[in-house]
Amino acid sequence: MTVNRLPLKQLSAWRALTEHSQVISQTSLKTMFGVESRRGARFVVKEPGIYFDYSKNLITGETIRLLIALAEESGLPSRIEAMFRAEKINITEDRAVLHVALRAPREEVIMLDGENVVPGVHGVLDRMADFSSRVRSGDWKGYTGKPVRNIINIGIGGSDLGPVMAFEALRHYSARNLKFHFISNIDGTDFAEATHGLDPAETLILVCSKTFTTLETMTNARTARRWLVDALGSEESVRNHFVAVSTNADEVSKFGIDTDNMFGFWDWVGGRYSMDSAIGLSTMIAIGPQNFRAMLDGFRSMDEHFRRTPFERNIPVLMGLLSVWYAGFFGAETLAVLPYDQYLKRFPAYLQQLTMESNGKQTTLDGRRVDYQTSAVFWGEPGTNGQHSFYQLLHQGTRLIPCDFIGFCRSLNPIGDHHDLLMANVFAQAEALAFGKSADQVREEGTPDWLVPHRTFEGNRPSNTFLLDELTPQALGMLVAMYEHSVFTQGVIWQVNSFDQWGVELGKVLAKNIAPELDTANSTVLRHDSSTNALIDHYRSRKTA
Ligand code: G6Q
Repeated sequence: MTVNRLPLKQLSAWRALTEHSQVISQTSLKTMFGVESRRGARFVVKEPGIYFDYSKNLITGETIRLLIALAEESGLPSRIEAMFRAEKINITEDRAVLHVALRAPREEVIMLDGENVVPGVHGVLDRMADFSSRVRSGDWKGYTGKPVRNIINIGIGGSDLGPVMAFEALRHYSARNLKFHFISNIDGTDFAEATHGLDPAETLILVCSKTFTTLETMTNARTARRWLVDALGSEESVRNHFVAVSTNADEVSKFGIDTDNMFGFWDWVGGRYSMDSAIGLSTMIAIGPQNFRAMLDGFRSMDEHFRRTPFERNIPVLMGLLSVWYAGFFGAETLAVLPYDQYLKRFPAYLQQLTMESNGKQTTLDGRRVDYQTSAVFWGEPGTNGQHSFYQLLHQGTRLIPCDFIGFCRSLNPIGDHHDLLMANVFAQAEALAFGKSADQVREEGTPDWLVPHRTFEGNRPSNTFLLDELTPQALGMLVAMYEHSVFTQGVIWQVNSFDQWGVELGKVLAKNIAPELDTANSTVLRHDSSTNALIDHYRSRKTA
């Protein structure tokens, strides 16, 4: 399938933005806030439970007008509809992109290839709810009759990062009598440490893999199976201790897991968009079906907002357009995401996959090489820890790094004045980045001349601030969907397919070829480049030393 559209740089809005960016480069946030006293209230979107302040960006009303014109000219409105209407917009894999169906209410109808997919979604959710309740209540018993105390999620990439992030984010709501562990890496250390001290008789293993063929997951799953069967002395025990989450019933059966113990999903759910599908089974066991449904409601409210709100007040659209603005016209290479909430400690890692695997692309939908930057490198750490580490570079380094600050108005653990102090830091950091501290100010404080340049902050560093009421399951759903749709917006403007990931294939194939060559008994002549040959040789000579 080919898609014909004008290359991005030939769009009139892009050309207008190129010129306009020169104007913006001549001004500063300090000046813009100085001339417009209401700026901090103007560039704000308020939606139930979320306050989005994007006033500290290098923009004027004209910038937003032009960026929205770019979105229109890029066909964003029709692309959004195409996704929600189940068109096969993932053209390189000929698939619909329907993670929005995972949070559709029961009565909704979403037709794909002549079938309404919504009843299937709710069928799986109901089975998950039933199963989770049985595990949580102790009703589900292990092979020896003991209730489950440990849950191990085995999966990688989209089948791990979402579950880990959601578990950490919603730990406050989790059943504290259950312990959750996540194994993803093929490094045996991950398995060894996760299972250290666990009693297999009290352990439930969720093997999460869309394909059920992924090397890391299947290797870990086989090891787990051996660990269990060796301890309990019977193959029969697998039935009580293994559950699969997959789209591939054949492979699940071949592995030896009864498909009665399988929770399905569909090829129209991308791995990195799957934390609210059955891949979220560990989340549901942790927080319970009711909280899981509240999380889905949060996703849904952001879906509706994205689909129905005019772009001027559309949070994911504005976020996505701002990312395009900085990557395209200010040479921004990275974006820092800085959650001021300890529960969101894995949120940056989760977003790394969501954003970079989706939009880290160089080929347009119609097969051309792009001549502009696509996805920024996403990274970050929770505040305030990051402040004592890399914020130096954010404030005084040579690069422009837009920041997303995320904070909550109420703490789930209100202890003394911790929360006010935490939030004071959110506001202070965004303020310091935007307005800095001039050389004159520094001098007036009595700083000797030679030290003045070191203590000066240029400011003019852009950021978004997201203030949510409280870290509830619903708020988490809203937050994740907000980034999902921001990624979608960026992908449309950059004209890339945000839903494939061909870039991860080559390394996998090469590793498969190399693995047998690492066997010291293998004497075949190595036919790689001279560096790879030498590395393999050295490894082989040392591995048993
Ligand atoms: C996500 C990617 C990738 C995938 C993992 C695991 O969008 O496709 O991260 O989730 O490779 O794949 P399986 O779930 O098939 O094991």
